[in-house]
Amino acid sequence: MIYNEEFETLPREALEALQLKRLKQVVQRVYHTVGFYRKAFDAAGVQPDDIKSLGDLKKFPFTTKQDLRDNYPFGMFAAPMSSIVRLHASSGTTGRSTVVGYTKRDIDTWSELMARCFVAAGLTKNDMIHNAYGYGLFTGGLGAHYGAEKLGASVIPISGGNTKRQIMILQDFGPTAICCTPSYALNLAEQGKAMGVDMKSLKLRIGIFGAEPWSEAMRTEIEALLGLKALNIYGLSEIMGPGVAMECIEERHGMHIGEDHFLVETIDPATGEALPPGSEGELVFTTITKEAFPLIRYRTRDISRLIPEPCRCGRTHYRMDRVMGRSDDMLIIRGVNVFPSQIEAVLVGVEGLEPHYQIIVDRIGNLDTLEVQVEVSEKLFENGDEVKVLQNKERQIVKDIKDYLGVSAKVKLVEPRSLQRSEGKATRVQDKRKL
Ligand code: DLL
Repeated sequence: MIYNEEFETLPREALEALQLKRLKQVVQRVYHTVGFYRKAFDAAGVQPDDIKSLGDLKKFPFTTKQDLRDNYPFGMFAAPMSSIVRLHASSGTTGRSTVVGYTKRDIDTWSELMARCFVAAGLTKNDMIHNAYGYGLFTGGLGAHYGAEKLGASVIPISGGNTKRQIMILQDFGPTAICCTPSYALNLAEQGKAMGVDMKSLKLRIGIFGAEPWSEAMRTEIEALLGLKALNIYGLSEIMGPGVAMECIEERHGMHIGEDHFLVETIDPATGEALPPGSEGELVFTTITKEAFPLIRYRTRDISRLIPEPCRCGRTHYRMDRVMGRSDDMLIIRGVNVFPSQIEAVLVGVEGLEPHYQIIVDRIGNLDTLEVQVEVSEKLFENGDEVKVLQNKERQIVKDIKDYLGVSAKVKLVEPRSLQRSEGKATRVQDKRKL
């Protein structure tokens, strides 16, 4: 089944004609409504009229996360606040997160795109969807919720956490589909088992998992533990939220990108040079229908690959492969985005530490762990009891990281000069998670 047969199966030529028409409109709009774009286009010597073909987009400058930060909170909005009906923000930071806005029409588009995803996953209005993506500023919960309602399915807005209760509801309500992060799916399986629940005998038949990287091995494991078919969904707040791309149940290989709403390019993350479809590189998205928060050539930092080959499900939109990693160093710890630089900022603010640290990320059981090793300065012990001083310091750093970044970390203070020094670029992060 295809939710919007007309648009999802448009022949390539017609799709590209539609994309071009929409691209011209959005480029005009941002130039005339967003100061940032006017300046950026002028500086690059390009004008909206320069878009004569889709290929001309390459002449336009990229937009980066830093640009969004610089224009925090609403500087990139292309519509007045009076027409904005929803705000979301990227997770993880209590400082300058990325704020995104939606007009009523943007919400309608998003809901339709999410409804398309559910149908691609084989769901209908007869399904009951247990939506365990977090509701709130994170786009996962409400994004999936509106899509499920648009489809006409019955949605359980359970949100994240309170795992025991989730398991009771899974047993009692008997939902047929579940939406959550893949790591939370594993967590649910584990807790269910501990509660003596046979998770495979639940009615769940489809899982729609995303918002963090995961692997085929994890897919196999989740399917075995929960007795369902697991599908991958991709999205990011800046571009819309969940539903930018979704696997189809027929192939379950690569996620179809909503190409009537987004243009996608692959670039070499080091040089910014465009790569031909099919090569591995950083994905760059341009939104061509969004009203409140259009983005031109947004660098996602997500490394993947486009799959231009036709899919047997009948959809003509290109697919993207699993996200293999990120070109920057952003870590996603239990779903929270953490930049090493933010940890550094915390450490630098604590007295008695040296600026030499290591971040070790691992996955123990199904939970991400974050350990920060940092060198203490010799001065720290000037005023007595070494053990006590160290313990207090560790506690303080744990608290600061929790307060500032919203993640729990283990902190280990190590001797001066005990961490490896770099000879070029420092490698601060060891990610031992085997995904
Ligand atoms: O995670 C939106 C979302 C919600 C997607 C629910 C899917 C399901 P952000 O919090 O802005 O938005 O984080 C976006 O998460 O740039 C990727 O690095 C990562 N990501 C999202 N989906 C996947 C996926 C939501 N399927 C960032 N595989 C993105 C790997 C993913 N990484």
